[in-house]
Amino acid sequence: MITAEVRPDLASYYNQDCDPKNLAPLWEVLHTFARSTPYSDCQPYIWHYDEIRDTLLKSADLITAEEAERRVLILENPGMRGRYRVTTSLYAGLQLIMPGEIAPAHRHTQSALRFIIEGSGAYTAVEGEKTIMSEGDFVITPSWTWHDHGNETDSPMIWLDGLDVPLIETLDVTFAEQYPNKIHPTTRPNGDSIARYGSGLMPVDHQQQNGASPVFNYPYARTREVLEQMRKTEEWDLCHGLKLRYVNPDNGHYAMPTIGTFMQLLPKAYETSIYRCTDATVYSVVEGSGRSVIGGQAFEWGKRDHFVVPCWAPQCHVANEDAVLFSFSDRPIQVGMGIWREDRAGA
Ligand code: GTQ
Repeated sequence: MITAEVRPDLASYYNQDCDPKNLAPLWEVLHTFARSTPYSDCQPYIWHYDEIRDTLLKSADLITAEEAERRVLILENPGMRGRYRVTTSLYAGLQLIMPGEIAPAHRHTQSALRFIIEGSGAYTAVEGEKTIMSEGDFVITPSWTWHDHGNETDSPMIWLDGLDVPLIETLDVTFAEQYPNKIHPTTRPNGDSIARYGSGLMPVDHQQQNGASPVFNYPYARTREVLEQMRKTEEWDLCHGLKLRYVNPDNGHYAMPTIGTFMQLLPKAYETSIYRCTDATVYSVVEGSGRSVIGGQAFEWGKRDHFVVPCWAPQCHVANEDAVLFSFSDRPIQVGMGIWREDRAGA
């Protein structure tokens, strides 16, 4: 590699000829972006729920949901501290909403998912439709849709937020708006979207909107039933156990254009074969417990824990008891760009 270190005569060319004209020599940096395999600052990591739950609840003594707008502790990848991201392209946080609280209505270009971790009965309202949330439900607030959250129950509610914040920041396309009132008016009955679009049917003249699913809430009870149904035929995938992806009934793609979501079942004692893929993935443990080896590091996990698998890091999982894992990643973008890869060499 030719650099100014081995060719001091180049230094004055860089400093005097190139730099004042905002020019930079490619040959000094080509190796940093033409790599033979991916490099990432993202590290494998786990947040054990029993170690962070009290810290999250403590925030309710210090700030209200309304003051905070969203009372969330961000899951910051230790390799990227201060950059509010869990992987290079995605944000994750745990949101707490106490009884009687409202997280006021707003909209933004970032797409968001909610995955319900603890509690039930609070709602997310999306474009005038409320959806009541229970543990294990997967709820979306697509780009530029008005949304507010409220807890009309008498216990705290905690969910995982997944957003494409870092990705949208890279593209510079950040717009956000506050709704003039705390709550967006309700214009459709609860359960409207899943009734219309979530049963293999849709209104005949329905027009696809923004690439996101017209279904806002994919309830856990239904998802779990599908896994149980698939278990009957015992078609276990060596790398994944039984794995589903959430689908947009409009186009067969993922529920949102930038974030792919998945749910998988690993039966007791199942040990997956070594696998890797290019979409760094955040896992949320819904049921059971187990152990994963990610990029050579071992992690023990249980219900409500969250862990990260970086891009191209080898992963394998073993379940101590029947385990159910929710996960999300930027796979739809990578697939759309034709750059997504997986390596099932271990299978
Ligand atoms: O609930 O709308 O974790 O706007 C970060 C930004 C949640 C939300 C987050 C948000 C939200």
